[in-house]
Amino acid sequence: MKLYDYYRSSASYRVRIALHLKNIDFETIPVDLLAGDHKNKDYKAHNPQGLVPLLVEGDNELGQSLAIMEYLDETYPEPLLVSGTALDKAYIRQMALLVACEIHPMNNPKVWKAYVGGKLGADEKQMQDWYHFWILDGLAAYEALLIKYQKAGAFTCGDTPSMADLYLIPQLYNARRFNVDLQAFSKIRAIELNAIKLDAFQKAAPEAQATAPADMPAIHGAKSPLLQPS
Ligand SMILES: N[C@@H](CCC(=O)N[C@@H](CS)C(=O)NCC(=O)O)C(=O)O
Repeated sequence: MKLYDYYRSSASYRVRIALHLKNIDFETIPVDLLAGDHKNKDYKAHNPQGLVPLLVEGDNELGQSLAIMEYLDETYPEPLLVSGTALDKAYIRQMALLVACEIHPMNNPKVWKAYVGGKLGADEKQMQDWYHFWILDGLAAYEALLIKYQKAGAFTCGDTPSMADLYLIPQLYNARRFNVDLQAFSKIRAIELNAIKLDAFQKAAPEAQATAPADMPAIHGAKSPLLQPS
């Protein structure tokens, strides 16, 4: 298996966690978003959407992290990322989609940097407000839903990671990278800590990728301040 990805892309981070949780061997093909490699003709021949991640298995190429995860669950079911009762599964998808559809697209480089900053001419402060607003808005709902459904244990649904956590944790990485204050979200922060202690999450962290610069800030990797004794 091959994964086109970018070390700091949160959508790529989601799929890396899934692959590591399922112990699937994969090779990474880095696509440098900063250099604009995702917009090249060559990459667009693989993914006409010009987004990472993209999973390749034999002759088959698959984009969109949610589609990739559902595919992996069907072909490599151990452990399942979406499991339990029909209601549990709907809850897991609800939480994953909250991040995938309501938070992440608003802060994607093509929306936030290229359109809000570039085309609409927002200044740095306005851009930061935009970025923080969508994360805080979405995470407040995520925290409220954790309380409403009472399905969380160590993770969003019970005591093992599900697809919802694979969306939540990379989104928290982005939040911390851009200094969003997560103090109000105690349940979310507890899940984050449980997740980043796991090997699969550690291996998938942006800081652990071969292309990550040595001096990048430690957020979720082995040197995360969250993992240091207080
Ligand atoms: N819904 C897509 C989102 C993929 C996505 O937006 N990837 C970002 C990186 S996290 C990207 O390639 N952005 C390129 C851009 O915005 O120009 C998924 O879940 O795979």
